[in-house]
Amino acid sequence: MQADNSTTIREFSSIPNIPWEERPADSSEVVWRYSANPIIPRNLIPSSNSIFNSAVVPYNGAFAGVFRCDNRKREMNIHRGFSPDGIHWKLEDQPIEWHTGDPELAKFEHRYDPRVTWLEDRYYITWCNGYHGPTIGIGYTFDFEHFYFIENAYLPYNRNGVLFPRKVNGKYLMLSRPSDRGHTPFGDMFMSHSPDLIYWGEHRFVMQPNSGWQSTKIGAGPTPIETSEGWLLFYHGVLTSCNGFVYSFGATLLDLDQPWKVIYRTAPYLLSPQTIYECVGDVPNVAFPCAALYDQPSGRLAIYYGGADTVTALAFCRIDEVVDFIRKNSEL
Ligand code: BMA
Repeated sequence: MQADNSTTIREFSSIPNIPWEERPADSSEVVWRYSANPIIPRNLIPSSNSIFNSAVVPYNGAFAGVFRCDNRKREMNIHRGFSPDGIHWKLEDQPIEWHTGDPELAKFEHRYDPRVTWLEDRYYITWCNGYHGPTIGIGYTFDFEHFYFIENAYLPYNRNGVLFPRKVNGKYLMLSRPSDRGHTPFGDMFMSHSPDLIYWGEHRFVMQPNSGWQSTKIGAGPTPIETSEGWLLFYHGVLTSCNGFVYSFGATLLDLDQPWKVIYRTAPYLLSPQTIYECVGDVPNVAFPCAALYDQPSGRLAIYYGGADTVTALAFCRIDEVVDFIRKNSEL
């Protein structure tokens, strides 16, 4: 299918300086961890208790991002950051200030788990926004200097709002996971359509928890990536153990023209919390992806994920291998 703005998408998909490390010689993993993880420690900036579940994009030949920083009062907010190589980051100590004409929207409850998506002519940011409970806030920036808050997309309660990087059939698309005010012991993924990124409707069911690592709830991760086999979407899945929730991630391929239709979905996880920085922290046993960089010419992918709600980590894979794995290990 022809992209609405194929030139922009193609240019954006070429990241020759994508962070990268080859799979270790003794590993057969489809997704492997960066050997110097975590790349962002919890105390990178003076105000932070933890920095995790964050999103990055290529920017001006280097990288920029929006980062979930919980501060030392344990308030959740989003900070901007920049990096020459996608690995070593400088983050602003102060949270992003959002321009909005509506004082009602400016009231702060919390902001967390941002995603960032290059769409048409700017970087859109979606996040879990506190407005009488969690919902999905949508904003944008052109330059990572000035940030504009558009609106809340849905009624509360909702989490994990993830935009598609282009219109499909003339409409903007967003994945989300209706939830509750608390720690939500359930959760299916839905997709909504919008003509203008303000009004959202035509809600379609995408998929539900099934078994094992994804038996309690699921939620979209990074911005979906367009491939000839379908939209590649990494998503987190949650298992309820005697010791609480365990967050792993897998991937699915969604139909290119009707992306609420699931073609394949991983039965085994791609990555589950197994290292010390995924198993030990403020919330143990969490690997939570919010961004993936994709260098189309080389097929290399770099996935950014939060470890144990405390630090930010990096993992790598190759698009052909991951697509092949999803197809061969799929249970719908
Ligand atoms: C979810 C979100 C994530 C977090 C996860 C594990 O509900 O709040 O930010 O990583 O729980 O605590």
